[in-house]
Amino acid sequence: MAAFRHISDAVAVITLSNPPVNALSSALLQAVHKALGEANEDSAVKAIVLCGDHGKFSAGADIREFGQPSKKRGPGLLLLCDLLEGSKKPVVAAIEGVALGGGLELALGCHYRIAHVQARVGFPEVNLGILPAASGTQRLPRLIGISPALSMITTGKFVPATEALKLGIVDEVVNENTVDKAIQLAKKVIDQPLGSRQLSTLPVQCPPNAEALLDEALVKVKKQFRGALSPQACIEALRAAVRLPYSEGIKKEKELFDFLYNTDQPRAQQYAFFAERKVAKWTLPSGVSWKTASPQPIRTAAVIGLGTMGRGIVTSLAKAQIPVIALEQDKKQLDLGSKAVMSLLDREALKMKQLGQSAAASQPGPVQFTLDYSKLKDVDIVIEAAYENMVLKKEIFRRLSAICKPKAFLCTNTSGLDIDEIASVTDRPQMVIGTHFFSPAHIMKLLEVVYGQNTSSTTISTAMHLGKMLGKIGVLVGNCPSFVGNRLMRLYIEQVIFLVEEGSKPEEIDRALEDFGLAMGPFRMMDLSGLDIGWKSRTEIGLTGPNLPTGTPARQRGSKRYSPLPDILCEKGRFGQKSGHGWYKYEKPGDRNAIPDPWLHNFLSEYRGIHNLKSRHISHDEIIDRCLYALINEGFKVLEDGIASGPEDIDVIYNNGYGWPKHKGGPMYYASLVGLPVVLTKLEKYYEANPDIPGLKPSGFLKKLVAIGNPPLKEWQSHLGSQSSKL
Ligand code: HSC
Ligand code: NAD
Repeated sequence: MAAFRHISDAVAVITLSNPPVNALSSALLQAVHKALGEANEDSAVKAIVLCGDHGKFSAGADIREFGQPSKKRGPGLLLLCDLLEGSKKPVVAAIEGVALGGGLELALGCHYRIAHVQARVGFPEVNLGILPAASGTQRLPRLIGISPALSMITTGKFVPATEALKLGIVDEVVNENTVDKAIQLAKKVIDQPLGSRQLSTLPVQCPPNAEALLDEALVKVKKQFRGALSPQACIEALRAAVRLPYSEGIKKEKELFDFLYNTDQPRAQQYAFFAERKVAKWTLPSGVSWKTASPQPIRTAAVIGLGTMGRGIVTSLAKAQIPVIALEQDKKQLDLGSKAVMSLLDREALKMKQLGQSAAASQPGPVQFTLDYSKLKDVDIVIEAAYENMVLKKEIFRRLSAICKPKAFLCTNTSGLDIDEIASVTDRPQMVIGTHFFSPAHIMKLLEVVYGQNTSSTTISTAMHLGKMLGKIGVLVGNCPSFVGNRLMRLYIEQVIFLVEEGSKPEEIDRALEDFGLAMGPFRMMDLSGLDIGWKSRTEIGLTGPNLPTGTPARQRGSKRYSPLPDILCEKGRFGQKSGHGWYKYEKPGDRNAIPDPWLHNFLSEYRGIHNLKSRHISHDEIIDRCLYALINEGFKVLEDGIASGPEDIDVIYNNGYGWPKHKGGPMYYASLVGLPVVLTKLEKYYEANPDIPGLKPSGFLKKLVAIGNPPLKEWQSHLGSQSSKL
C-alpha cells in the first residue's frame, strides 16, 4: 500500500493505492501526507494531481479501522484536506470509479476536480451511522449551496458524474483517460491564483429560507428514519455551516461526530454494512462456495404470472436491460399485467433520468408479452410467480421442463413452499431454485435464494449473480417451510395478534414497534398486503374453514393456542386496504391512510367477552419484548437447523426485506446488544405464562450460548457443533 509519486512535466501525480477501493487507512493517509509534503518541497513540481489506483479514486475512510484506538492513526483526514487546500501549488483531483465519504472530502480539499463520465461521488456516511467528519459538511455547501448539500448528505445517495458537473461538484467530466486530462488541466492552471478555489474561505451559498429548509428536513428525517441519529446530526452540521464561520463549523462537525460515535448506532450500521458483504460470500455445508462455483450467463429471461410480484420482477429484469418474455394464463390478465409493467417501466425511466443517467442507461430491456409457453423455449432462466399453490406450481414446472432448453434454470418465487417438491416434477432438479423477491419486487433490495437438496452450485451461483445484476442483495438460505424471513415473521405476527386478544389495540402495537424503528407496524403491514392471502393459505392447510374437524376449540389447534381473529375479519369481508377496512378503516378501498376503527374496538371487546378473555393494560415494553424476542428466538432455531449460515444472514434479510431499522443492526445483532441472558430470561418468563405458545419456548441454541457465557455474535456459529446443518 502506498501513495506513490510520479512526476510528469512539472506535475506530481500522487496515487491512492489500497485495494480494492483505496479505503483511507491510517497507513495510506500517512503515505499521502508524506508524498504531498515532498511534492510541495520539490521546486521542479509546479502542480499536483491526486488520483486513485484500480480505477477508483477512494471509497472513503477505512471502515475496518473505526473503533480502533485513535492514537494508532497517523495524520488525520481533516488535516490532509486542509494541507491539500493550503498547498501553494494547484492540486487537481482525478476522479475515476468512486469518490465517496472521506474520498470526496479529499477531492473537495483539492483546488480542481475532474471526473470520468462513469464516476460517482457521494457522502454515504449517514448509512454508517456517522456524518462526513473531515470537513464534508462544511466544504460541500460552500461549493454547491445548502439545498443540494442537504439532499446529498442526508440521503447518502451516489451522484453520477454528469449530475455532479451540473451541481458544480466537479469542474469537468471526461470520457477518456482522467489522469491525463487532470495533468493537462494542472499544467494550465500553474501559477494562477487559488483563492477562489479554496472552499473553506468561501461563504456558504444559502437561500434566505435556509433555516426553514433545515427545519423541514429535520421533521422529514425524524419521521422517515425513526430513532436514527445520524440524519439529524447531518442536518445540525449543515445548520452550523449556515450560521457559523468555517473554523467554528468544523468544531461543531467534530462535536456531532463524537456524539454519534458514543452511541450504539454507528457500530450497528457498520456491522450491517459488512454483513451485506459477507452474505455474498456463501458457502454450503458441503464446503462448496462462491469461490469455486461460477455463474452461467443470463442473456434472456421469462416470468410466469403478471400479478403483484410478476410485474415487479419483469420490471426489475428489464431495468437491468435483460430481455424478458412475460407470460400469463389468459388475455384479460395479460392485458392488465402488460399495462402495469409498461407504467412501472415509464416511472423507472423517469426516475433514472432525474438521477442524471444517460438515455442509453435508462433504456429498459425489451419486454414481450405472451400467452404461449412455446415462446419460452430459448430463454436462459424462467422465474415463476403464479399463485401460491403447490398443485399449480407443479403443473407449471412440468410444462417448463418439457418446453425450456436443457440449460435453462427454473426458479420459483414461492413465499415458502417446498422447493424439492416443485423440483421433483422436472427433468432437472439440480437447476431448480427459489428466488424469493419481496414486494414491490422492482424496489425491494432483498432476494432470498433458496436451494433445495438437489440444487447445483452452478445454479446457486447463477441465481446469486442474477440478484447482483438486478441490484439486489442475495442471501442464500435453506429449504424449509417459509424459508427464513417469513418463518420468523410468522412468530412475530402470531404475538401481535395474541397481544390484541389480551387487551392491546392494533394502533398501540403499531406505534410501539414503529417507535422502536420498524418501517411499518405489523397491523398496517397486514392491511397493506391483504388479510385474505394468509386466510386462504390457512384454509388450504385445514386450520380454518369447512375442513376443520368438528369440535375444534376456536382458540386452539392441537395443543397450541390459535387466534381466529384475522379469519373472522376476512369472513366479514375486511381484507385490509383493498376492501377499505381490515385492522383499520380507510376513507375508500385502496387508500393508504390507516384510521383507527371504533367498530374494530367494539368488535374486540365483544370477542374477548365471547372467549372469556380478560382485557389488561399491556406496556410498550412488553409489546416490544414479546414481539421481538419471539422473532429472535425463531432466528436461533433457524441457525440451529442450518437454514441460514449465520446471524448476519438473518440480519441482512430483516434489514433489507422487512424494514428493520439498520441503526439497530438486525434482530440477531439487537439480541447480542441486549445480551443473550436477558433475551433468554424474558422468553422463559413469557413462555411460563403462555405454555400453549411454542414460539416462546427458548431455543436450545440460545440456551447453549447463554450457558457458555454469552459469546460475541461473530463466534455464535462456532458453537453450533453437531447441531449444524441438517440439510
Ligand atoms: C468516511 O469516509 C468518513 C469520513 O467522513 C471521514 C471521517 C473521519 C473521522 C474523523 C474523526 C474526527 N472501508 O461493496 P463491495 C470493502 S466513512 C473499508 O463488495 P462494490 C468491502 O468491505 C466511509 N472497506 O464492492 C469489500 O471488502 P471484502 C464512507 C471497504 O464494487 C470490498 O471493499 N464510504 C470500504 O459492490 C469491496 O466492496 C462508504 O460508505 C471502506 N470505506 O462497491 C463507502 N468500502 O472484499 C462504502 C468498501 O473484504 N463502500 N470496502 O468483502 C461502498 O459503498 C461500496 O463498497 C463501493 C464498491 C461502492 C465502494
Ligand atoms: P397474484 O395473485 O397477484 O398474481 C399471480 C398471477 O399469476 C396472476 O396474474 C395469475 O393470472 C397468474 N397465473 C396463475 N396461474 C397461471 C398460469 N398457469 N400461467 C401463467 N400465469 C398464471 O400473486 P402474487 O402476489 O404476485 O404472488 C405470486 C407468487 O409470489 C406466489 O407464489 C406468492 O406466494 C409469492 N410472493 C408474493 C409476495 C407478495 O407480497 N404478494 C411476496 C413474495 C412472494
